[in-house]
Amino acid sequence: NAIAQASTASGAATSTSQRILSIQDVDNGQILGFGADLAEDHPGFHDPAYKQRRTWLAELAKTHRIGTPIPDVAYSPDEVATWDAVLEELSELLPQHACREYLRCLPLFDFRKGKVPQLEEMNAVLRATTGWSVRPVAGLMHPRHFLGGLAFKHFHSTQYMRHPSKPSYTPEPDVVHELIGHVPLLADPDYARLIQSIGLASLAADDKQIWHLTKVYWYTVEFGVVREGDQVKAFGAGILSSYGELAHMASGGAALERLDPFQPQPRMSYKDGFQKRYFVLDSFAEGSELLRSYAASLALPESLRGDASVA
Ligand code: NLE
Ligand code: FE2
Repeated sequence: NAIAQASTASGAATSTSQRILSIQDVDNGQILGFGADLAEDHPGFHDPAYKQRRTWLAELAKTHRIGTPIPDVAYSPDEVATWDAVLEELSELLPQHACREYLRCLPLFDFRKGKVPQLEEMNAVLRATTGWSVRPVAGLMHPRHFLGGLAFKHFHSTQYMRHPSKPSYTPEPDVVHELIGHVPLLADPDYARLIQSIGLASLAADDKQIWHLTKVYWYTVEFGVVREGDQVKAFGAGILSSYGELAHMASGGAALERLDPFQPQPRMSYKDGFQKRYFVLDSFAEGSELLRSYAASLALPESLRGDASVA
């Protein structure tokens, strides 16, 4: 995925007045970060070939129109080698530390060494399970648009590969993160309901609430964990797609807290490395009820918000 962080929205004119009423209103061309312009501290900053590749893929993503096939990307041998390295590392930790819904869905997808899967292949499986689709994007979208896509069962996915110098962790979303982290769970009905409920809430949200929802998204879809008996398992894509983050979670390296979408959420960070805390759901079913009740509270007129008899 690609979702922007608060206050990077400088100059981004999207506001409440531009309501998203259908997937056609979702603009994947307005990129707020993690596109082809790499920051100085990015591992690929001094790698011109990598930068050129990022530019090419960013332009390709911008040309995609809803309803048209997604062109395949011809991944280079180096990119395939990075995919292979991550897959090998992750296959050690995922069976023990990923949630059961994820492990149930994973075999539906043809993830193997030697070939980076294409978005259209993912869509064939998703169409036959929950009706979701993935759609290419160049980098970080405006959150109103990214979250709006979720309401219409569209998940915007980057297609570039992480820099080969650091396969076990990248701060930004890349094709490994999207495919291994996000896509499998989109085939699970309870999870699909949970993530869509965040999208639905965004349709009624004002700009301030959009930033709040971005954090709720971050602490569930990206870095959420869920109870399984007396254990805690990963369902957040940012954990599932990173060997480093998964090992950090498995070692109990972060605090665990209960998620309450009605409360202010902590600041999110792409830059500080592994998360210092993870938010826990009792189950996906409980999580989507919780998020749906939050969504319903947004749809109420201001004067009625917080009135328990109405909500
Ligand atoms: N840290 C994750 C990874 O290395 O796959 C990506 C997180 C994107 C929000
Ligand atoms: Fe993501």
